[in-house]
Amino acid sequence: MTMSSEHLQILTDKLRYTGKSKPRALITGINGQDGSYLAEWLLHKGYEVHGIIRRASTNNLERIRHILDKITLHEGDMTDSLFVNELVNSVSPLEIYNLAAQSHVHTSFSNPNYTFQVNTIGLLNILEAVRQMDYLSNARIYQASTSEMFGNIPAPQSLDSEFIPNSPYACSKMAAHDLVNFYRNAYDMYTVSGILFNHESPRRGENFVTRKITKYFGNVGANKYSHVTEHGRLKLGNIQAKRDWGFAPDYVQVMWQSLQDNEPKDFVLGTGVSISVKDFLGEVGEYLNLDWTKYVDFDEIDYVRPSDVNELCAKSSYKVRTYVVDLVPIMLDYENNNYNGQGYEYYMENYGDIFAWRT
Ligand code: NDP
Ligand code: GDR
Repeated sequence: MTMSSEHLQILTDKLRYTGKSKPRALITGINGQDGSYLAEWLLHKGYEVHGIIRRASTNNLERIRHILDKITLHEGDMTDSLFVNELVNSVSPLEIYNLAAQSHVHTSFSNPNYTFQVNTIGLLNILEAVRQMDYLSNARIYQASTSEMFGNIPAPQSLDSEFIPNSPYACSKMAAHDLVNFYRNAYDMYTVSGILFNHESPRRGENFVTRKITKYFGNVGANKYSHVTEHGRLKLGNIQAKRDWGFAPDYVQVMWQSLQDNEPKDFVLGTGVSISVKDFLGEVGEYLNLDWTKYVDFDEIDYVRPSDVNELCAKSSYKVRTYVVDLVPIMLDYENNNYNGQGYEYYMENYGDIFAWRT
């Protein structure tokens, strides 16, 4: 859309951070694991933070309930182009972090169409909203890309590696990654694709493998399952798969950093250490001083994917501070205290002001 130069100036002034007003950011997926940490980080940096959430019939604000009075939430869905267009225009953010996704790889095999709608078309809706308005030309866009795009390319994977996506999820993120590069090259937009390896925390969704394991063994450690019945055993799929697991708060800081450069550039982020799910179980067993093999069953039907990625390990563009050996105690301590309903309070007390104790 073209507008008069006077109108354009007014709107550009509205967007520019002068030091007197706060820079404004929009986070899609703000109530997800990464969105919640990123919101904390941006508040810590002095931003006015806006976020998109979906209407839900149950409480979906648990991860951000401690900052609800400091952020502005907008209800809508990434697949609704009218909503996204109107919101981007009315908020007029300087920075947009597109974290919303159907982010579960296994689910993408049974819901490939929906996965593309959210992960690819959702991003396209943002890119088009920004492209069509001259006064948004200052806006910078971060796209949450993934190491899954490398598929079974031999580890370690870097920006120089080939992409051979191996799931509908990975294909949808690959298409989004291509859009990021296309809009940057064709329209000179500031768009960044951050290719992040797995990162976890006590706020990780409960059906991702690290959280599933630490939640289960946290309860075992707290003697909740003193008599493990058949029903109470932990069912897992491919435990030979190797992943590069880091700590989510480290990663959101780099997302922000990547939008502060003079020029937009893609990057790869991981710890550079890769261990198998089996070895992760070993770390858990060692920390809790128990034999994990007595509690775990293999469940091929429910948890093995039609195709899996064998090993992901980053040749990272940046350094992180927390490695998988530190992650296991952080996640287990949280779960250990969670069995009696005190986990959230415990977590906030010990790790709540996460950036204060890390910076
Ligand atoms: P989560 O699954 O925890 O969060 C996803 C967020 O997206 C939730 O807030 C969810 O809201 C929201 N969302 C899903 N569908 C829609 C929709 N149609 N409209 C609006 N919002 C929607 O993911 P993470 O925080 O772990 O990951 C953040 C991003 O980073 C994702 O894009 C993921 O694919 C990517 N990524 C993650 C990595 C990781 O290891 N964590 C590694 C590499 C990439 P709701 O609560 O309503 O479901
Ligand atoms: P991933 O994470 O697929 O790497 O995607 P997930 O924790 O789901 O799986 C990691 C590996 O563990 C194996 N596995 C199991 N996985 C789950 N979820 N449940 C099980 O019971 C189980 N047993 C074994 C899996 O087969 C896989 O090999 C995550 C998501 O956050 C993506 O959004 C993100 O892009 C990538 O990390 C990088």
